[in-house]
Amino acid sequence: MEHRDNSLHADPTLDTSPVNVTVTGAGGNIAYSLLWRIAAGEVWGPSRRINLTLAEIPQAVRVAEGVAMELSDSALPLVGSINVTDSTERAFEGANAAFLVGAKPRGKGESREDLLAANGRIFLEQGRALNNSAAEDVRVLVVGNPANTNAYIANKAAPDIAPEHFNAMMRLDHNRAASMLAAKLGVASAAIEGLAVWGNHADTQFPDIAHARVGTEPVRDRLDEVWYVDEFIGRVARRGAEIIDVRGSSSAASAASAAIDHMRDWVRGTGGRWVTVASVSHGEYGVDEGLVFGFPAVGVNGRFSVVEGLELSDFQRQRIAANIESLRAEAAVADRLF
Ligand code: NAX
Repeated sequence: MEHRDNSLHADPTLDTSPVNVTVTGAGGNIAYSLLWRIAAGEVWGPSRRINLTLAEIPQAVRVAEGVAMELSDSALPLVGSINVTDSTERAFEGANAAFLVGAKPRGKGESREDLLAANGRIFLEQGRALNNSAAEDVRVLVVGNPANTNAYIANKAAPDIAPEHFNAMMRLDHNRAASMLAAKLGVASAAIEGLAVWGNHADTQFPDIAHARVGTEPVRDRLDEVWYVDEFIGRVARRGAEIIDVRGSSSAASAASAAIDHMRDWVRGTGGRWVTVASVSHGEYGVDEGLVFGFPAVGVNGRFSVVEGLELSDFQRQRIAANIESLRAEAAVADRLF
């Protein structure tokens, strides 16, 4: 298959051109935190100008206009331009980065399959528009749920853009896992290395500590196996529901923070640290090619690479297999859109 020249910038610090960034769902909760952090230079650094495009559906475009007014009122020094659009076709013209946050929430009595079909159409259209008009080096991060399968659809709908340009966000799951482990061990979350959350951003997700360590000490040596298997894994997966229960609405600032972490590490690298990236599978660890799957990854030279060659126990294999199953089932529904 022919792809565009997909040259991702190897050293973003040498690049002084403005960055065109599109955020969909710009009138929503996550965007309200995310936009300011992008505009503050947290991804591309303090010397790159940012041109923002705020994309919304027609019913909510007025809200996005209000957000644009507030961005303008913030007099942020890096912001070059702010555009608001309700046109999917125009939203991604020249985009170097796209945060696909906007999605339809699950309605009353709606099944996961109905949700997939409704959102699938959104991501099909957005994938096509990205294919037609995004910049060659575009990085697409899908946040809107079901994030992995939405990214699967967008990638499939954009045959001229290489799959390496499409990720789904599982960094929030990763950050939640790192923070819970850190609290349990009495260390800073940054001290936890070698952690990954495999699979789907759903109940089946598998936060894996097999290679996690603090310094040179394996985390497993300091943890009770029963706590890890029976409490920790499920608590990470259910953390979103726990936040809704306590806060009264879904994770927004922490999701925006994770989106910033993900894009920053994609652009600037991770210095050898593992992070969790849901990327388009090339068959790594037996995951079907094309599925968008959470893997341990490192960021180098403007790209993420899956950490390969890890020995897996039967326990790990079973957990990974459950995620392959769930994503296969979602992909089967998504494939009906094409
Ligand atoms: P909100 O409902 O506050 O905002 C979503 C916005 O998207 C709305 O303003 C809506 O009008 C807009 N929208 C819908 N379809 C659109 C389209 N085709 N083009 C442009 N805009 C569109 O939700 P928010 O709290 O911001 O969450 C957004 C999405 O993130 C949801 O799908 C949510 O489930 C998902 N999340 C994903 C997470 C992850 O870890 N991957 C964690 C946080 C969050 O739950």
